[in-house]
Order: sequence, then C-alpha cells, then structure tokens
Amino acid sequence: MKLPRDVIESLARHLDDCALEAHDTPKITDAHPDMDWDDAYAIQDTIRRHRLARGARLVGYKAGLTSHAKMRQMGVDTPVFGFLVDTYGLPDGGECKAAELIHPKVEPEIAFVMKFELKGPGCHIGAVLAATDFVIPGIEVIDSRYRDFKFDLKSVVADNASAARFVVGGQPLAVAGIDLRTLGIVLEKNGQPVSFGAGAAVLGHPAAAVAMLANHLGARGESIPAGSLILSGGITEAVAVEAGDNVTLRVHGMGSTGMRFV
Ligand code: 0L1
Ligand code: MG
Repeated sequence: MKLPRDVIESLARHLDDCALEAHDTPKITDAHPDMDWDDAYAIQDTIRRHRLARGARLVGYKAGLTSHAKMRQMGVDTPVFGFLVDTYGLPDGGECKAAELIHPKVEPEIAFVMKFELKGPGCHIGAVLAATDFVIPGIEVIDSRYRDFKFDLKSVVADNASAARFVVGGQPLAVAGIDLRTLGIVLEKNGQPVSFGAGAAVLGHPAAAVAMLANHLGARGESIPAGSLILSGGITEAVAVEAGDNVTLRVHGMGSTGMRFV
C-alpha cells in the first residue's frame, strides 16, 4: 500500500460525503497518482465500514465493467467489484429520487441470489450455478462521484464502482434448464426500447462475473455469503436518466422490473 491510513480515511469520508450530498469531485488519483490497488480497495472497505456503522446492512456485491460495451464506453479493460447495502435497494416499480444523485445512469443486469456460500480461489461457472438459488432481472443505477464520469480504474474502485441504487423484480428463475448466455433483454426508457442484448455480453456468461467476484473476495479472505444478491454487470452500455424518466427492463421468460425517476 502506498497511502497512509489517515489519507485512506479522509478519501473514504470525502467520497462518502459526495455520495450523501450528491456533489461531484475530480478523480482522486489526480491528487494521489501513486495510489495502488490495495489503497483503492482499502478506501472502498472504509466506506463500507462507515455505512455499516451508520446502520446499513450488507446485502450483496456488484461486478462492474463486465461487458465489452461498458468497457468500451468507459475506456477500460478490467472488471471491478463493489458492495451493495440495503439502502441502495428500491421497491420494484418504485421511485428513485434524482435529486439524491449526481448524474445517474441505468444498466440492465442479471442478478443472482445465492443459496450457498461461495468462496474463491478456484471458483468457476459450474460452482456459481451450483451455489445459486435463483436469478432475477435487475436494474442498477450507477452514479459515479467523479466529475463527468471521468475516472481511472483505481479511482472507480475506491468509489465503490459507482454503486448508487438498484431494483430487482419480475420472475425469479432457478438456473437449471436456462441458458443465461442466450437470455435476451430489452431496456426501455419512457416506453421506448433503448438497448438490447443477451447474457453472453457479460464475460461470455453472467456466472463468470460472479466466479470472478468470488475469486477476488477469496484473495482478500472474504466470501459471498448465502443469501447475497449479486449484480453481475451491465449487459449493454449505461443509459443516462433524469427526473421524469421511467425505465423498464424486460428479460425473456423472466418478466420485467423497473423504476421511476422523480
Ligand atoms: O456497474 C458498472 O458497470 C459500473 C462500474 C463503474 C464504472 C462506471 O461508473 O461506469
Ligand atoms: Mg452495473
């Protein structure tokens, strides 16, 4: 690690304040160009600790930048991981308050709910499918705290991979008998289809993103607990939204979920 503990603490507070007060900031590597990956995840971990200390509950994890469309959109080449707390969750069809966010975008995702603990290293698609209770359509609302969504990977890891809100809903399905690679999705904004895709857009198979997450956590002495919700990553590019917008995600054979921005 390159950064002293007090700097990690103050960067975590700064990014958390930006999220809570909905204001942006230049990417933190501008002032700390030597920051390394351990520093980045230590800042994210510190934000998580502060959130839990304030009463939030850890409900799962997210994988981000797992599709070529997203990597191209953001000019990066590696997935990143973050945590999900209950305060990010919205009711299916519910309201998302745009004033609480800086510049939200939505991503269509396949969410996994785990039946058994999953622990890396060595996790693979088969282990993920064996440990999954069900999959369900999910929309992630990302809201980078960085000005104009301009960041590098270490800055975005520190910022909890831009996690902000999420909704899941529709028809939960057991993974046996469905091919998540060919699962088709349509994302609608205000009744108009705006992006389309299939599960294979996420690292060839959405379960591959969950395996990568388990291996990432395993390398840090953590695991994915039973009951966790995992957002496996945007299938398409993220779509910008604002107050007044309605978004709906339709997934083949799994119904739909959505939210309204107010
Ligand atoms: O969930 C995601 O793919 C987002 C990861 C962070 C990068 C971004 O803000 O687009
Ligand atoms: Mg996402």
